[in-house]
Amino acid sequence: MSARILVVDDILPNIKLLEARLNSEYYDVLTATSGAEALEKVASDSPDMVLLDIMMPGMDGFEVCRKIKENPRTAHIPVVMVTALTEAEDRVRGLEAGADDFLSKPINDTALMARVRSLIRLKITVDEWRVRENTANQLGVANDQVTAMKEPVEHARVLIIEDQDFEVEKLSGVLQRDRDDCIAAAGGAEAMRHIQAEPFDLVIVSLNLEEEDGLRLCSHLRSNEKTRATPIIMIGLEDGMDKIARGLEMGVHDYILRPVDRNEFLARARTQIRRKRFQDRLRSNYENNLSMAVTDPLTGLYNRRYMETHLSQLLSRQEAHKKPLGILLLDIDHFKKVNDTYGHHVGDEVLKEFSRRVSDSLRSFDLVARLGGEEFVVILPDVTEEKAHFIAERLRASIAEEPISCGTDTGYLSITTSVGGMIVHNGGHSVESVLERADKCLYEAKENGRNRTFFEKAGFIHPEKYREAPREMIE
Ligand code: GH3
Ligand code: MG
Ligand code: MG
Repeated sequence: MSARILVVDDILPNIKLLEARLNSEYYDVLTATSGAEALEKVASDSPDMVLLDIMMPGMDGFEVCRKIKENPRTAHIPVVMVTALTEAEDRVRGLEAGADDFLSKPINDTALMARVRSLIRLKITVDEWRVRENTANQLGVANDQVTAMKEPVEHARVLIIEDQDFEVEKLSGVLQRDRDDCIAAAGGAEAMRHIQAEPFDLVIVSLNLEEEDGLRLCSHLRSNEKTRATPIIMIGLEDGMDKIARGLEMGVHDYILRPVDRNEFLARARTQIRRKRFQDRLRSNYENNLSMAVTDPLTGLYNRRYMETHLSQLLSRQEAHKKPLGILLLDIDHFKKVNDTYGHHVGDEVLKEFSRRVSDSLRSFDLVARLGGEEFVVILPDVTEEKAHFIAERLRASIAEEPISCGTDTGYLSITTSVGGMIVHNGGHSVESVLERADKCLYEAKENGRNRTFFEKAGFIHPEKYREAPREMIE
């Protein structure tokens, strides 16, 4: 897991020391000797992590950190503050500026490497969602750039796994300030019951449980489907540092040492809650964007772009599978008149009900998409000619035989649709040529009276045909 790390310190020997340690673990190291230079390199080289000295002349580390975390382009880069300051107050200040963690000078090697590895692993996950979000943006569904610092921290659901009552009271007392909903569990079994019931935004795990190994619990939480994405903060003792390092190694997000400083605990909890909510948001943005990019908002059917991609895959698979593929084009008859007579709103209602009926008449693995306007395409994988004829006729009849409920004076409107169909038997066809052939058939149906089904080769399909079909033919 190679990564680029920016080391910022105004004292050159300090830089050299960190550079040597990181180089020996095969990290690429960039350096900066002032806050201004640090911001430049963050912008130009997009490092995977920043190790940031606090005390520097001019712009200090707090300010540099705040600037990195305020900028949506750089906010995702983890920042670890390296400091000679040992006061909890300074750590809180740094966390509030958006720092992901602290290391005190002189730097403990185990703590440094565990931190670096865990933060870089975390960044890789976030980067993956950022890439997907960019793809979605390129598809034309942009959304506001968000940063984790802007996420709300209140009303989180927090699970505290700790068997000392006074510690539970202390921790939940602190989280009350954010009106978090705290639930305590004395051990793993009890914790799992709560987790099954409802997901948590954060889990706190004591590494000093009497009856259980807290680290084993962490490992279980990390691998459990339900809690894999939930941040964990370990609470441990200074002389249990190797245990803490092992925890970070397995992907636990953060830790705090006993005796727990209340403000530092709150700041660390907030950082994790924000990060969790930020990742949840990236994920749901992505899913929304994706569905917006492939579906038609009016009817909820797939759109043309999705259908073309899907059909092109089916057509190329055709060469190997050689199973006939049915393509139907549907176009509502005299639809312009519907709009002209009853208004666009009624037209929209008709389109929706039409789409619902078509979807309901198809098999689960068939696909229907709105090509645009009042034109639809239906793709029928693995059909015989006969079956395709039945399905096409059933679709046509499902529209013609029952008036559509909509906002006209009578509350109903009778409409019809014409259907053109063709079957692809072997490989080597393009999406365009297939749609063009189906369109020719649709034209035949329109020219010869509408409310008809016309297939390439077979010609007009007699309406009686689908009625005679045994049910299993069209299920
Ligand atoms: P034909 O039987 O030959 O298909 O006649 P038609 O009137 O259905 O065909 P034409 O292509 O002339 O008109 C299609 C109409 O569909 C024109 C347009 O106003 C309407 N239309 C396209 N998209 C929408 C939409 O999203 N909502 C509504 N209400 N109408 C739409
Ligand atoms: Mg039409
Ligand atoms: Mg049309």
